[in-house]
Amino acid sequence: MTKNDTFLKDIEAGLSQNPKYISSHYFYDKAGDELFQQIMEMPEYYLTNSELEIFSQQSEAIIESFQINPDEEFELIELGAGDGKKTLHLLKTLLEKSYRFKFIPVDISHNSLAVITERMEDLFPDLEIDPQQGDYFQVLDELFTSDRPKVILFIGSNLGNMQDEVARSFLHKIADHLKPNEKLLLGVDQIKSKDIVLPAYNDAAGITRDFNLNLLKRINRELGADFDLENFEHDPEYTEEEGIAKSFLKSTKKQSVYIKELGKSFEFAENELIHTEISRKYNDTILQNLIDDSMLEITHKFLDSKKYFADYILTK
Ligand code: AVJ
Repeated sequence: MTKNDTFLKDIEAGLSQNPKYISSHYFYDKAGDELFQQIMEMPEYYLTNSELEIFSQQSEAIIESFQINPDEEFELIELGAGDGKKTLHLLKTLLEKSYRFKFIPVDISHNSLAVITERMEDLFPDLEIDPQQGDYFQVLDELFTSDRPKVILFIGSNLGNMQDEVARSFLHKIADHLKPNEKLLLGVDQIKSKDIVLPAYNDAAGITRDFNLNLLKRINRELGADFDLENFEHDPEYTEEEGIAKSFLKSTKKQSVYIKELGKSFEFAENELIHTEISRKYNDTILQNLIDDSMLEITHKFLDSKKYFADYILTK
């Protein structure tokens, strides 16, 4: 099956179910990547700055928590490498302290891997870097062929897009690969009040709105659909009790949308929702629950000054 067949199949299944659903996985085409970069620049999107503060101010303590012998060569594997803005602080401190390590960024996008590799090579000519292209669920097996000790980075609250059961099996899968005393550095957003979280998913400039609606644009372009973007609204919600931000696209009127590649129409009632994303927030109890019986243990926790975001060290 080609990539587009999978997309078509997922859209058909998702729009046929009740409530309608499209995976947030499909946000990230070229336009979506660019919109997400812009979201990270929005004043309301506190996640990036909070985690950046942790990395820029506490990288020495983070490295100590790795408990790596400086004479021994190790591998720092980053799952979903992104733009490297936070990671560079860690790399800088490791190099200053003369640690011997190989940096292995893993990303599904050839383009972001090329960008991050070039950026890191420019910044750190002495850095040993070995980029790996692939879906990190899949490349995991291939990454664990060497005997060198490993530290896995999974930051940026990327875990938050997974349903708890998916997150649990992902964390358990990582745990299965790690040897005793190896680490996972997990960066996740913390549960906090609605007045802070909701604006992060509904910025005043409308970038997150465009990011969500870009899904429909993508379906129009790639699958020959006729979604009228004027007739759908970005509709996010969040409650502190649940701790999960959810994004929806709301049909503002009764309408029918035709998808040429399927030769089929889909009906929308007025105010009907398409669920497009969850962004889960965590606390120690929720995280502990996900890693129960995985052999991982929370051994350290690094917070920003506002306590909005946490980078946990999970040790096997
Ligand atoms: C990239 C998954 C961390 O859920 O906060 C940002 C994606 N969606 N605004 C998040 C996103 C809407 C983001 N993550």
